[in-house]
Amino acid sequence: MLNGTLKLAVQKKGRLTDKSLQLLRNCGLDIDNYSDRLFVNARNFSLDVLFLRDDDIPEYVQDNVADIGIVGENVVVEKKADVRIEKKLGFGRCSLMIALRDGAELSTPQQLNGIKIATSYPVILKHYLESHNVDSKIITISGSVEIAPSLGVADAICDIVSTGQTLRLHKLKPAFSVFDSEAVLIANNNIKQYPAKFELLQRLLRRIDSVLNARDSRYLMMNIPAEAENEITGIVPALKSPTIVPLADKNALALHAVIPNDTFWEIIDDLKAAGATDILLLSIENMIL
Ligand code: PRT
Ligand code: ZN
Repeated sequence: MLNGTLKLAVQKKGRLTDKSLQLLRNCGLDIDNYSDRLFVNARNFSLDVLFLRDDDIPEYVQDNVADIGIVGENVVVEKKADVRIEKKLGFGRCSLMIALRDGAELSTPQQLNGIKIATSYPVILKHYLESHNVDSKIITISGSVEIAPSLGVADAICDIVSTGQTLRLHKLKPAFSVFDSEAVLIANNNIKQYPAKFELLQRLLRRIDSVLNARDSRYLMMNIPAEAENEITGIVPALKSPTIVPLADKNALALHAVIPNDTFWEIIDDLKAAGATDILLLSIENMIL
């Protein structure tokens, strides 16, 4: 008998909020619209969602205010939180990068010696500099790091980059990559001591796996000439053996297969050349292997 409720912290309002909630909904969790509430519960799973600032999530999970959380790995590492990273979630991808003014040419991190670098990530930056044996001065600022060089506060910055647009706008260019991040599911280190919560976490992780597997795959269906069966099964990169179904027309077969999402356009010309017709590509909501 399960009892206890799993408390999950997600970002209240920011880049990770919508995708975190979407992931939970894709896992079949019926979650209320949150608007301005501090927490909501899932109607069909023993789980409460707490909405917090992302910077607070690692510590709250470490200190058991929440049992688990969804947050950028960059924040987990920067806060030196003592938590378990249970799963990388494949969204919120970005890189923490050292960027310099346009025109400044550095080819090795050692050339950063003696310069001033502004960042909101002093812990990760310090670790990077030490591991490269570099002695730079770290200037910690909490926001708008990208304007530091033009204000004369620093020679370079170390900040999160995703598209690179912000850097270009401020006439900065990325030089060295310090840390690659994505959203992760973290858990309190002692969650195993609470068997009901631990079991709920395992259930949630199985559902997350099924959503992540499905996200990278597509369901491919087509009709093929019976004599082209071998040729076409050789072209289709099916994750498992494809399904071949006889049709009323004895000269034709239907082929169904689950394929990696990014291979469809690579094989489509070969499929058509081999005689495939009526090709359908469908998204998959969940996939349990
Ligand atoms: O209010 P709260 O404290 O909860 O939110 P926040 O403002 O601190 O965080 P938020 O919502 O901006 O980001 C949450 C998480 O999203 C980060 O911790 C990262 O893990 C991840 N993430 C992914 C990003 C970006 N992409 C990103 N582009 N976080 C920040 N940025 C910022 C970056 O700081 C820079 O100012 O976007 C700008 C650069 O973007 P590009 O596309 O111009 O390169
Ligand atoms: Zn924040």
